[in-house]
Amino acid sequence: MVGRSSFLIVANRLPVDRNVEQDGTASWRRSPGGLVTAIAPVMQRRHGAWLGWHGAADEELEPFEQDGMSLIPVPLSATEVELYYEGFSNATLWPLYHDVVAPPIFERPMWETYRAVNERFANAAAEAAEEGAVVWVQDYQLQLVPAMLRKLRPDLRIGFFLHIPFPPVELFWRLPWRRELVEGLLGADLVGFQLPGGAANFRRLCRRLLGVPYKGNEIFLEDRVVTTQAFPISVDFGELDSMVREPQVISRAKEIRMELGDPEHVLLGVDRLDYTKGIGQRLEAFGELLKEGRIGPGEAVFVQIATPSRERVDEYRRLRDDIELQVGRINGENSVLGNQPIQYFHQSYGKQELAALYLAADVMLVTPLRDGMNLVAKEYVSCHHDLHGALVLSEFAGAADELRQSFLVNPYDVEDVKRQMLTAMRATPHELARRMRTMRRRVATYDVDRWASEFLTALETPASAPATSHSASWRSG
Ligand code: ADQ
Repeated sequence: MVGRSSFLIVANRLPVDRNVEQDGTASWRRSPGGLVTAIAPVMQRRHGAWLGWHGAADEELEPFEQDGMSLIPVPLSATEVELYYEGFSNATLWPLYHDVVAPPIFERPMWETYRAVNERFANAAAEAAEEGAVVWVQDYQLQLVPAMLRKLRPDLRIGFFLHIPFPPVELFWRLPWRRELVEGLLGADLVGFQLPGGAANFRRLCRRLLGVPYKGNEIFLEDRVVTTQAFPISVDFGELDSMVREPQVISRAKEIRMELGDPEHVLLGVDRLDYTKGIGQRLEAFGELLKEGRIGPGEAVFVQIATPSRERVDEYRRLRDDIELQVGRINGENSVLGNQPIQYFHQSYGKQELAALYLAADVMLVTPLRDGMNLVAKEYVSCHHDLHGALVLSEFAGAADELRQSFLVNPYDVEDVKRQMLTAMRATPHELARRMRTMRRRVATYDVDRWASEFLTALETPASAPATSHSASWRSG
């Protein structure tokens, strides 16, 4: 049994994946991803613990140690995975928070299971935290946890970070359980968002729904103050920057270009297969450019990597069929013997292979219809110390706030995407270097370490006193 901790991460998933060998022996491997990398040093320094589901339904596991981190598995039944995770988290909240680009499903059993699972996470966190501990809750699957936890353990310092956008009041208003969700978040001392716009949406919502006043970043409850602030997440710039200088990654990048038939332009898309990512829109733009002859036969190859994602949710199954049909159609109409303009892969890749792909790509296409941040855009920039490469980036990705020197597009405007794709392909090396240099400076400075440390510093800095003069009418707890 793991002792109580002074620093706790509470997230839907533990930062490890189970690896089962052919002989049946199982071991845990740290999952890839910036969040773990950024938080691991803090965890080690503070004897932290991470609470989350371990990925297998209907299985209870004891806490265990891995890579100097204490991991506390929270069990989920198969029905809970269906209703809390695939249901309320990914079929209700995900589309609602992403501009309703797909219709959200509002079903009471999903909500009730979401609440029950959040309660289980809050109870587990209350048990695991030592007196006065810092608890950092992650993302939309656990928005009720802050208030539930505060009720059980008012001594804790509770932070929450939302990785996806926070929608405008008008959209959020549709949610039948809007009040409970907002009250859940207000249980935190600090609520972090990717962008200032998300934080502003949340403050306005609190005022309209609960009548609580705010000033600047602070929301004044009757008995305490909640700080709301933007902390744009980032990537491990240093790790990627040195990876693409390794000889084997450089030669793999060259090999990739050769395998693609050494075209003049390699275009790349890397996404989870999700309807928010605008994969169909960029394929359409590329297909039209081919059809109109503005991209010649063999001139460009577009590599689209789509990681399998949420495959049991209906909307995702339909999306996969649509994309694969679209790829087939464009290739069918535009291929010549020995050359297919779109290379599509429905697979996951290791870090090094992904870095080699980024390095090999002349044009990176990141065209989400809405995205909290989008790490792929920042990963691409981190991989181009050669100052070569163009980033075509949607105005609707959080990353567009920082990467102003990208080729910005409105993904809903197919002519705009086509125009910017061509502009990116035809830009001079001097122009590309000028843009890339500025973007790299930004990502190198605001990397994922800085994100985590700025959040934790803000969390541990007490906010203003709850001033009665602000006449709050709503009491937390
Ligand atoms: P995601 O929606 O998952 O994250 P994103 O930010 O692009 O989106 O991160 C995807 C990650 O998966 C990247 O690190 C990428 O390298 C990796 N990846 C994608 N395809 C892969 C493949 N085929 N093989 C291996 N790795 C692959 C959510 C929000 C985002 C926000 C992040 C972090 O939706 O807006 O940026 O959280 O807060």
